[in-house]
Amino acid sequence: MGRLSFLILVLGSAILFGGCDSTTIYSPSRDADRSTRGERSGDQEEDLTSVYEDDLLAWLPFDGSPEDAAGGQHFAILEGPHYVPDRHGNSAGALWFDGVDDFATISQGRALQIPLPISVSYWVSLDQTRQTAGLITTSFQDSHNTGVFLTFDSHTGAPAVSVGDGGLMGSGSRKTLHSNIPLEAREWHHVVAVVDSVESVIVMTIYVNGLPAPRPSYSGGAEALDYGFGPVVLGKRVASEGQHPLFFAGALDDLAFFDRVLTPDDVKHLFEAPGFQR
Ligand SMILES: [Ca+2]
Repeated sequence: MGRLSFLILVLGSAILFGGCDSTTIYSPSRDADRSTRGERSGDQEEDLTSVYEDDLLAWLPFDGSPEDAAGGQHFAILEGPHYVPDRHGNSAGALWFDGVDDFATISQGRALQIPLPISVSYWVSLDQTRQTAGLITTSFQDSHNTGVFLTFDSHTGAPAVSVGDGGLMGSGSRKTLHSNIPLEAREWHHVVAVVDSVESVIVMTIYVNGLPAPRPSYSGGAEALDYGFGPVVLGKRVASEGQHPLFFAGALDDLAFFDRVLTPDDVKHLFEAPGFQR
């Protein structure tokens, strides 16, 4: 294929998948595309890893691969999910879970089970808002509330973040921050959850699409985090003791873990940065 016809193909794909704005196309392997992505035109991987350096524990862009772009240690081991178009229209740029039995684990998950604070950033598109499955849990167990887990309100799809203190499942062994921001189904949303411990009190913040939730609310009775011995799991969660896992139905992209409190400016940067852009 000649260079000109290749260029026409690329431009044609941009119009097909990305609308009329070619800056929405992300292609990590083609320098030619980088120059069209506006002022933040640096390489996507170099950008996040250089900005956050050692604070970035893991970053899974799911661009046709389960690799960890922040160093390679925490790749995803897929048990069913497959790649679907991302929010830019790239054909294999996000990971889709079928809501039936798909899930994934993350390798070397113990290294993500860190003392607080921890922040988690991700993009999500729910197939439907009425689902009770968890999307991310940093310690999956079927009987105890352990780790940090990211879920959605079972009716509105509003994102929530919880910590478990290691006790048997129930509201007394978790503390949950509900964003109370309903998510539309089949729309991409950026979510950041920040979990910290301040003078022995668990303090959490949820950002949706770059802004802190204005009216969040807490529930549950836990004030400590215990990771137990579960793996880091994406796409499924047991909601109450002795029940079968509930599976997430929707797409996940650009999942990143940080070992510090992300500031509002950090969140805005993640929301607007290449690879995190709507
Ligand atoms: Ca992606």
